[in-house]
Amino acid sequence: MEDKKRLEEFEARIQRGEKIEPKDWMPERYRKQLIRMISQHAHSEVVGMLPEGNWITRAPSLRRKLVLLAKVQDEAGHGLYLYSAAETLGVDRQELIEQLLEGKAKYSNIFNYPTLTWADIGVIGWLVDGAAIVNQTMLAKSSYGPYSRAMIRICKEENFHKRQGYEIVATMAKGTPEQKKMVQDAVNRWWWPSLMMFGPHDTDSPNSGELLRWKVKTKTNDELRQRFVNLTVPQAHAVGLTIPDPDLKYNPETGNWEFGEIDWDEFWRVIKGDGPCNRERMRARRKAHEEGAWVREAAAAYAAKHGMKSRVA
Ligand code: FAQ
Repeated sequence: MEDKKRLEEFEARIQRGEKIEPKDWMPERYRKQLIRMISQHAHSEVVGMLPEGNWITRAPSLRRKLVLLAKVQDEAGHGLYLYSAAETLGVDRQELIEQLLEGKAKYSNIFNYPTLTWADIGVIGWLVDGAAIVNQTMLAKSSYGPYSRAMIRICKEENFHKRQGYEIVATMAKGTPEQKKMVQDAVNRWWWPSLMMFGPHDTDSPNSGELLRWKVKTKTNDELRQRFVNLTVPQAHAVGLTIPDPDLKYNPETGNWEFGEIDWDEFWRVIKGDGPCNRERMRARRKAHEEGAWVREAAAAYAAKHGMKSRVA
């Protein structure tokens, strides 16, 4: 009875648009859903450093190198805010990281694809950060206070990321024929995986019902995907690039760019661990974790000496 009343009060608070804070009562399912989602998000930010990190040493100018370094460093920061947000739900960061390193945790499908040329760096900023902004602007209104507040800062930084990506894309698109070819090829490879970032169709999304009811998400996977397509197609056309979808067409009645069918077999294969780079990404993360052991030990020793809780994982 007690729990039923608490649940009703909790749901009424959500309906009134109040934020739920860490010490407030919440149903176990709400806590579990948030830990799942926030930890997957944190892992995505950290694994997401790898494809772009691959190009830091080969950036074509000092300016591009500085910008890329700052971007990759921002992604590390996003991972840290998100692990902290997950910890407010009573889970240990180390435990979450172990789940990732043991291959038990999910992270975004998109980071399992290779970055073959410099144009990929532009296209990731434009499409991948662009998709992340559409998704995370919605999450900034999420009912869980620490997650929604983390999203506000993250979205501001992602906006810079998107602009630097689009600037690279626009520069290459008006460059030599080879550069234009290179950037079109990158768009062809990243377009469909970027659409997959929004998750399965609403009809195949087991978590959406609960997340929408509790306003963790305020828009569905398909709504956000459509918003991303509507924003992005004109940006491609503005710089003379084509979207690799023969079924793409504008519907003047709905104002939507309608698009072709996504290869969901590829999506499920990639998120279950069998994408082009899953193994390589996990190898790189494990190596970085092992090589960082001395930093964690030093931080833990410092924290113990000064009576602080170590927050390094
Ligand atoms: N990749 O029931 P749903 C970034 C899984 S950050 C992998 O629809 P939900 C910044 C899902 O977990 C990118 N797995 O799930 C950056 C579930 O499996 P589970 C990350 C996916 O939660 C840029 C199953 O499929 N952003 O890019 C994906 O309602 C550049 C069924 O799906 C976030 O994590 C996927 N794309 O909706 C960084 C945002 N989609 O857990 C570096 C927060 C679905 O039941 C460089 N997350 N799955 O075993 C969300 O908004 C949601 O969790 C969705 C999925 C929309 C991703």
